[in-house]
Amino acid sequence: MPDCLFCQIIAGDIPAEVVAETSTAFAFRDVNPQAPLHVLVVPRTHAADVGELAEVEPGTVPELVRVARQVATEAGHDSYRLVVNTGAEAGQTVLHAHLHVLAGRALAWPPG
Ligand code: DGP
Repeated sequence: MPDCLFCQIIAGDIPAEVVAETSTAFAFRDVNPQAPLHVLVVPRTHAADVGELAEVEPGTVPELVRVARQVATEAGHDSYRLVVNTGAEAGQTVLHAHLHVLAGRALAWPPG
């Protein structure tokens, strides 16, 4: 999707600090980190959100979770939070499916 920010990051057209890559998933640091570790794990295939990804490419959803765990554990974190904002009211601002991986500080519950 030429106008999609995360598609442009995956293509290397917009720079990002890449931390993991597989054939279907891509992980890079969030530009506005909310925790000492804040990584976005995204599918290479464009889908507007994780629910849509589950419909069009279901095998990639567990791969995103696997890569998220790998990123957290390689950074030394047993505890981490995965956040999936879906829709504007839930805080989604980029319409390309992504998991936020947050770790490295105590995280309050419930989230705001
Ligand atoms: P969300 O609000 O759940 O759609 O999360 C989108 C995230 O994307 C947000 O935490 C900030 C991040 N982000 C936005 N633009 C860029 C960018 O150009 N580079 C990187 N690395 N992250 C970005």
